Amino acid sequence: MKALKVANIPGDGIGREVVPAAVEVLKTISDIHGGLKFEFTDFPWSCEYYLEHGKMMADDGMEKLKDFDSIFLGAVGNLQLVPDHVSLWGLLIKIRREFEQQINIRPAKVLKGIRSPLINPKDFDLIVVRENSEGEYSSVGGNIYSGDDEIAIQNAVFSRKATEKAMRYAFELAKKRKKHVTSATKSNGITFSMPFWDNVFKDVAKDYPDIQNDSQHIDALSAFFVTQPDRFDVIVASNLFGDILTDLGAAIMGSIGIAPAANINVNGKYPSMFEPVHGSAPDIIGKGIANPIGQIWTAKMMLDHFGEQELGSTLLNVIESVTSDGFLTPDIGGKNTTKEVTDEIIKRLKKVDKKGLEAIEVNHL
Ligand code: GGG
Repeated sequence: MKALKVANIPGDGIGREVVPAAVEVLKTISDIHGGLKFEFTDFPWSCEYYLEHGKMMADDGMEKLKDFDSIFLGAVGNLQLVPDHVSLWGLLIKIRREFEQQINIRPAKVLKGIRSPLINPKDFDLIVVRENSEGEYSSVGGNIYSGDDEIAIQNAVFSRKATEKAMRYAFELAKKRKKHVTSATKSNGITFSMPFWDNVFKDVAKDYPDIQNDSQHIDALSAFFVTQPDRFDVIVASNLFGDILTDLGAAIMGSIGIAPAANINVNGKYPSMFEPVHGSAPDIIGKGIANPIGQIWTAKMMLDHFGEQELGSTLLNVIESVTSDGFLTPDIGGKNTTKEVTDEIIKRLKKVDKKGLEAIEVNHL
């Protein structure tokens, strides 16, 4: 029996609605599988916790999290209570940084039954590997003077080690996919970091002669996401470019509510963290209509990470069978609630017997 210890941090807003939904799904999967058990522990760290305690997580929070196999997070942010830079750097980004989760992976693909806003999305299926520890999000800089003379300085830090790590991760991933890596650059405008990024990319690419590669400036690459997303397989991007590109990836899928993500610790020293791309969505909190698919697809990425790819594929197939049969929350044009979509996924999962991990039939629209 494989027992996996998972730290749940639902966080803020709809995180508290979609994490319990995905946990129910994971419990169902564990029942089906028999040999896989999850031990969930909930942590209340959030903006409300900040109001009570003056901090986003307990002082020994990182020490506690260290012993888990993974962290399953919902969303962090409640601007009414705490400025975003305080809440994010006190919880989400703190965990990413201190647990050396240097790689952020975010897939985007056409899901059956979910209409892309693109007229001709074809059958795109891409994955963005985002450098997750430095780049434009390096906390290096400062403010001087005030009034008309005020100056803000923000430095971007690009190290060969972290850049190379993200690129190698992308090439390794491409080996198992369509064998193509695209580098997101802007070396025609950013004069130090991006030519460096290009050079590292060329060096790393030499070690992968069987993988095709190209470099695209981020502006053109963004346009291609809209006009020809099917031309991409794996894209490697800096922290900021990757962040922006993956919101666009979510948008062309049909909703940010369905987009999953994983923050991967590659050195094995700390747990990885799984969280959907979306935030706390204050406009729909408490209405029961948050899309659970982003969090449930994120659970699929966690299963993959634990070496349970077959179960992960089954879960994604079940998700697609549910969306293709029209069980949709309002963000993707439906009328169903979080609970109805989740219950339907659970109902169909229960029909998959222990041996029946083969693909569930999906109705193509
Ligand atoms: N799961 C991603 C996440 O929580 N990101 C932080 C974020 O976007 N916060 C702002 C918000 O929730 O409105």
